[in-house]
Amino acid sequence: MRIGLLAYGGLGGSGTVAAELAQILASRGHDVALLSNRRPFRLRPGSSVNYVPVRVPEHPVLPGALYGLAAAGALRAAALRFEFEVVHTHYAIPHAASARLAELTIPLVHTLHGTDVNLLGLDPVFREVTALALAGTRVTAVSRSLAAQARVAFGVDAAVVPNFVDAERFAPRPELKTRYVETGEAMIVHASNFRAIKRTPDLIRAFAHLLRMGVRARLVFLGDGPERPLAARIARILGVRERVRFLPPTTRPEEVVGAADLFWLHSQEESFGLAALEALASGVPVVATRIGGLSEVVRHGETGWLVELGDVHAQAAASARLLADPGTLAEMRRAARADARSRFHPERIVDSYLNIYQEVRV
Ligand code: GMT
Repeated sequence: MRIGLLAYGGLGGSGTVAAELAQILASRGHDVALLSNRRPFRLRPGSSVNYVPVRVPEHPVLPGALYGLAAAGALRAAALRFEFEVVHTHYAIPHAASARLAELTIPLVHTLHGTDVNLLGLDPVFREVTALALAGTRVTAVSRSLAAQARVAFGVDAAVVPNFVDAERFAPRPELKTRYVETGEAMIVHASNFRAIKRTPDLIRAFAHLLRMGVRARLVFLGDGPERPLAARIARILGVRERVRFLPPTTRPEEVVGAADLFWLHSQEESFGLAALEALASGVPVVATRIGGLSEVVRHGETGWLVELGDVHAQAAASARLLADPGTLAEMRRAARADARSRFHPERIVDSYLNIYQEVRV
C-alpha cells in the first residue's frame, strides 16, 4: 500500500509513534512517506521510509505561524508525487485541518495523541475547527481515556489503537547500571520533554522524601525541555542536586531506561505514557500518577504503582517499599516485561492500523 504519514518531528511521543509505525510498515514492503516539521528523533538513518520535511517559509513578523498551511501544501504535493492510497495524520492540531485543507481525494485516518484533545483541543477556536476537520473521517485514539475525552471535545467516536513498544530493543540492561550510579545505589529514571505538564519539580520533591527515608538512590533525568533548569534549581534548593543526574536526549534511550530499578512519572496529563511503556518493556516497574491512560498502561500493584497527583509522599513511600523488597521487585520486573510484550506488541498493533487503512479504502 502507498501510505502517507504526517506528524510532528523531534522528540515528542506522537512523532516517535509515527516514525516507528512508518519503519515497520516499510519493513513489511509498503511504500511509506513521512512528512514532518523536523526529522523525528526515532527515524533511523538509512531507513527505507521517504522522509519529506515540511518547509515553513520564513516570515519576519509571524515566525512559525504558517505551519498548518505549509503542512497542507506539503501533503498535497507529496500525495501527487507518491500517489498515496491512504493518509494517516498524528496529532490533530493542526494536522487534521491541514489534511482537510489539502482537499485530497484519498481516505484519511487521524490519530489523536493527547494535548491535541485535552489541552489545545479545549480551546474553542481549535475545538471547532478540529471537530470540523475530523468529521466524516476515521479517528483513532491511543487510549480509552483519550477516546472518552475526544467524544466530549470533538463529538467523535475514536477507535482505540494503543501505542506499541519494541521489546527486543527495550530490554533489561542491569549490566549498564554502573554507568550511571554508584554500587549499592538504586537507580530511578524519568525520561521527559520537561514541559510543565510533566511536573518535574514534584519528582524532585518526591526524591528528596525518598532520600530522607534513608534510601540510597540517584535520580536520572533523561531528555530536555523548558523546565529542565527549574528542575535543577529545585534540586539545589532541596539539597539533593548532587544525587540528581541530567542526561541529554539520546538516540539510545534503552541503554538508560533498561539499567534502572524504577521509572518515575508524575504527569498531570498523560493520554498514554509511551516512556512508561518503554520502561515496562525493559523490565522496569513504573511509579506514576493515576492519570489518563497511565492506568491503562501500568497495572497497579502488578507492574508498578499508581499514586494521586501531587502526592509526592506516596510516590516516595511506594518506591521505598519496592526497593526494600527484592522479591516483590523481581516479580514486578518480570510481570512488567511480560505484560508490555503481550499487550503492546508492535506487529499486532500495526496490523490494527493496516486493517483500518483497508477499511477506509473500500
Ligand atoms: O500530547 C502531547 O502532549 C504531545 C504528545 C507528543 O507528541 O509527545 O504526547 C502525547 O502522545 C504520546 C504518544 O501517543 C503519549 O505517550 C503521551 O502520553 C501524550 N502526552 C500527553 O497526553 C500529555
